[in-house]
Amino acid sequence: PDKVCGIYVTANNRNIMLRAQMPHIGLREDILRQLAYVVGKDPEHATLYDWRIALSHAVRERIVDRWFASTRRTYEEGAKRVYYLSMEFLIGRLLEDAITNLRLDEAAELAFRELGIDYAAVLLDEPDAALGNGGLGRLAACFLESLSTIGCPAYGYGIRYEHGLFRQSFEDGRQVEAPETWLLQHHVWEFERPEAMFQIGFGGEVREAGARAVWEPTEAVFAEAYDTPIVGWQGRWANTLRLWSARAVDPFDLERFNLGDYVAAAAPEALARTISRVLYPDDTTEPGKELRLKQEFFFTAASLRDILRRFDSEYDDIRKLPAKVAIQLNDTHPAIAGPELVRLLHDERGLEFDEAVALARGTLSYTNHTLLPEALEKWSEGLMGRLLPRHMTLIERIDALHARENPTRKAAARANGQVNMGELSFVMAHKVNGVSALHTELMKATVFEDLHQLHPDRIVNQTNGVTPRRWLLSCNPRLSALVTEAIGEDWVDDLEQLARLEPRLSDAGFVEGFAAAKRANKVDLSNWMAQGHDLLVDPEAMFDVQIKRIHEYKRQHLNILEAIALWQEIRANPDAGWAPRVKIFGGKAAPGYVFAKKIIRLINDVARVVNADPVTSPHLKVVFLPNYNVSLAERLIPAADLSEQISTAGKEASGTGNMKFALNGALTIGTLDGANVEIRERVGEENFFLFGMTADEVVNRRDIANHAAKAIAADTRLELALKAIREGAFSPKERDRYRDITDNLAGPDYFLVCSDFADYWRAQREADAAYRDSAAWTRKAALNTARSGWFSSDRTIRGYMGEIWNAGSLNP
Ligand code: AZC
Repeated sequence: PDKVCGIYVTANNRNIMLRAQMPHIGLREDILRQLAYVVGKDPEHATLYDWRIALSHAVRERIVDRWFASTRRTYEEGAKRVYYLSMEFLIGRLLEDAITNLRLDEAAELAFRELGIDYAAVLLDEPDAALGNGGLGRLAACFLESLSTIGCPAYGYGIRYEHGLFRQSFEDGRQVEAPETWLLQHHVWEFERPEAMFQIGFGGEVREAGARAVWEPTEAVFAEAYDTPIVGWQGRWANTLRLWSARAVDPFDLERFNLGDYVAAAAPEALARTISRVLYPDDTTEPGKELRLKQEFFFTAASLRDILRRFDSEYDDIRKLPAKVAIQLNDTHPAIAGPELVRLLHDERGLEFDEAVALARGTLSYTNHTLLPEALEKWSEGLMGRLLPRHMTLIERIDALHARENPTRKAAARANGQVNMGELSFVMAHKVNGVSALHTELMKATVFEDLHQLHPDRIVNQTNGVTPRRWLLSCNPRLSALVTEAIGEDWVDDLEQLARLEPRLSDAGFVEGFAAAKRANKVDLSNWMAQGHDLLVDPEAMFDVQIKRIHEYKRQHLNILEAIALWQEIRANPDAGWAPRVKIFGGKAAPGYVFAKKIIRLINDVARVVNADPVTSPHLKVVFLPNYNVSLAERLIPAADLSEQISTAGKEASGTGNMKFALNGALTIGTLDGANVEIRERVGEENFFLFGMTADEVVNRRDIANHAAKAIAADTRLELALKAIREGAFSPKERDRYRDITDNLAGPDYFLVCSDFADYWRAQREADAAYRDSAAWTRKAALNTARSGWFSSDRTIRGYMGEIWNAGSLNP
């Protein structure tokens, strides 16, 4: 018999073998077979949805073959496994990603052409899996894809939220939130694993039993696993994303039901399911406590038990744990893993406490994603003690042990009636990392200053990256075709190859092709905006894009103030030869973040007034696209000329959108914040519009009395823009609608919008001037692409593998 991917195949399953080697073989037949026998439709009656499900199943079969082979190899090699624990995986659509990585694009397109079905529409029919809020969740998704591309044996562990991030629409300019319902449609990609079920407890008592303790929870739910295979580039490897769903231990109260109390009868099930019901729609502020802590413990505890079960199936010496298992904590959300792992090793397996801590620390590592104080998790001792009584004691003992080991230490995880999860994560991890060079240095100097003094080797930097498969190859087919034509296709999993484009910049044909690809992407986007959103924009104009969560530190209000000032200046002087611009915004505000929601409304109000102004509208348009998500990003980024990365320096840990834009040939206007610093170093300062204060200057400026008032007094444009808002130019029926914004900006202005305004204006006019010279602009844009190769998440993952996980690749 032949051997394929480690599977011996006989003649009667030869088709499986063929499929493994040449996934395009028989695709059309498989789609039709799936349509009939899985979807239950014939081609005459199939809807777009039916076709998508059929295609997805046909693609999924092809992944499963690789998936089994990958798992088998991992066992055969006794390889170390990486476990990425994350509350969020913002994976977006999966079908096109899988098709790209299996290289099925042409076969699928051909199959649907033959079937007379609109293939593009089939792909677009898939809802986004929005199991994340923003950067942190999207990074986790890029990491999963890179881990599979590299062939590093890995699992992602998270929560299977019934409702992902809310759907956003605008009513009268205001954000309106509606529940997201991705699971209402059949989710093709997952496999339910009823056999992988763990009971997770909460509350109750701790009973001392000799040196150990026994925790007897009073409340319990089941965690049930759902597995999604994640296939890497060229289908060489596939890892697993395992998401936990909550269900009741006693699902149904028959006695109550028979008494006719149907609501009460169903209550236990409803209550249990609440745990995996919704993703917290909150990016950086502290959310509704108890349920959130339950979610965190629920998925962390289930994941640890699953990890130990797998470990036990292969090894009988628990002391091998750090050699065979690496667990990455994505932010502090799974930080309870520290005490829980100690509990499993000490209470349940009988290891000495100190040894349990040492083993846990050798296994765990922690990534910090933000320095914003309101986003650093702290739990009240009261709540944690009630929900997780044993863990409270263990945290105290972890603190005591750490104090014994480090007599000079100042802080502790348990202090002032609270548990500081950052502190706990640091103490329980062998490595702690930041996500950009600047952020990592600020971690050492600020939040973790004391701990860094005690453990100077623990903090390391791993600058974020993005997967080039989704963020160039698949979202920007025109540019990727051009790149492949110029340098071959090795760049797809070796992104630094893009540097080889640089010599091609002297080739007029290549530069022409680059400009043509961008232009065509912009035409596509304008057509889409015209059809779907009734917005007419000129594709010749500069597309200036700011897409990300709405937050004061990200300063969408700085951007809209500049738009107002520009509008006023154009009105005053319409014939000054303005470089036409379309300012595009996208992003959601946390439902409880009133100020951010005000910013959204202001942008929409400004858009209405500015776009209706016949004097300025040939030169300036403002657009806020609703319901920003991964799929919208894939549409916008390839069409962008200018990327807005304008956070207050020191506040954006890294950013990853900034990398996607540069890779797709947009120029950045930005501050020296997060990974902007490293992007600018690599693409060249002449190809980046820098403005604003540095992180140090920001800190000093805040100490100057009336800094905002002084900045306003010194800048007539800023003063006039604020005045227009205050006088109701954009809200004539409600003049003080934006009083909180204007008062804040003229007063405390913590994020220094006013102080950075003048320099931002200057940089924007520099961008205008640069855009007018279209040949020079294209060159700068192409240099951004050619020099962005370092920002691949493959590079980031290799950094984690080498410096944090000590894990290897099994890719053939
Ligand atoms: C984000 C950071 O804000 C962003 O700068 C970074 O690029 C991203 O993580 C990935 O590292 N943080 C979050 O999304 N959320 C929290 C709670 O930090």
